[in-house]
Amino acid sequence: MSKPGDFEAVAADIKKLLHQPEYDDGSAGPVLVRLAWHSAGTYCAETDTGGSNGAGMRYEAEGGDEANAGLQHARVFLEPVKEKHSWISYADLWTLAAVVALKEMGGPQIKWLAGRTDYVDDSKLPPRGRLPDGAQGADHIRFIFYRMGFTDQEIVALSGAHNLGRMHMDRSGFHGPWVPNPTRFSNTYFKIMTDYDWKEKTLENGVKQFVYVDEDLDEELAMLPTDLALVKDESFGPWVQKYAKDKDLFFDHFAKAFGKLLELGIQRDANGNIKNTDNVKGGYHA
Ligand code: CCH
Repeated sequence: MSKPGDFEAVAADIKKLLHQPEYDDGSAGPVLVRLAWHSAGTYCAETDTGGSNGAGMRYEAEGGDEANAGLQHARVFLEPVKEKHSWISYADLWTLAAVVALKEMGGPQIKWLAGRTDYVDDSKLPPRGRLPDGAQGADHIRFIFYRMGFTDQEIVALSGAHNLGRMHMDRSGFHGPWVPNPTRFSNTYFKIMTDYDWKEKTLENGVKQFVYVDEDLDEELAMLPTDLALVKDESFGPWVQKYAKDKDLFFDHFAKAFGKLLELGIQRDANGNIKNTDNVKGGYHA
C-alpha cells in the first residue's frame, strides 16, 4: 500500500507488469492502451454521456459490448496494482496504465491528471455500439470521432495507435499485427500504409481485411478497412502523409489527442481538480 496520491509508486508497478513473456508479443502494453481508449471512447459531447470516469466497463452493460472483447486481459494484468494501491480508482488506473505503457514502448509523454472516480452514474451510461467498427469507411470514422469532439487531424493522429499490438480472431474477428515490431511505438503504421501494396483477404471466418505478405517477415501484416480509408480520404490523407514523413510531428499530435481523449467528459476547476468529488487528486508527468 502506498500513500494516497503517490502516482509515481503506481506507475513504477505498472512498468513492472508490462513484460509478459507468455502473452502476445511479450508485452501487456498494447492491450492496456486499448483498454484506456475504449473506456474513454464511448463519450458523446452532445449528451455528455460515456467517457473514462466511472470505469463502467467493469460491468456487463458496458463491458459486455462486443467491441470490448479481450479487454479483460488488460484488467486482469492491472488487478495486482489495484490491490496494492487500493486508493486509486479503476478509472484513474486504466488511463494512467496507458500513459505509462505508451512511454515505456518508446512513445511520447502524455499529460495525465488524476481524479476520476469509480462511481457509475447510470444517467451517463453509454449505449452499446459507440466504438468504431473496423469493417467500415471514412464516414463511419467521422461519425464516431466527431461525436467525441475530435477533428480530422486528431482522428488520424489517434489512429496511429495501431503501431501497437495486434488483432485477434477470437476478439474482433480480424487477425494479425499492423507493423513488424508491434511493441515499439513509432510512425511505421503510416509509412507502410502508404508504401506497401495491401491486398484484400477474406479470413476463414468470412471477415475481410487487407494484408501485406513478405517472405522476410515472420507473419502477414494487416490493415483494417478503416485504416486504409484514411489514406484515400481527401482530408485524412494529407495527415497520413505528414505523419509518415515526420515522426516528431506525429508524436506531438498523438500526445495531445490522446491526452484529450482521456479527459473527455471530465470537468475540472482551474486547479485541475474534478468538481464534486473527494477522490485522490494529482498528476503524473514523469
Ligand atoms: Fe484500435 N483496434 N481501432 N485503436 N486498437 C484494435 C486493436 C487496437 C479500431 C479497431 C480495432 C483506435 C481506433 C480504432 C488500439 C488502439 C486504438 C482491433 C483489434 C480492432 C478491430 C482488437 C482485437 O482483435 O484484439 C477502429 C475501427 C478504430 C477507429 O476507427 C484508437 C483511436 C486507439 C488508441 C488511441 C490498440 C493499441 C490495439 C491493439 C490491442 C491489442 O490487444 O494488441
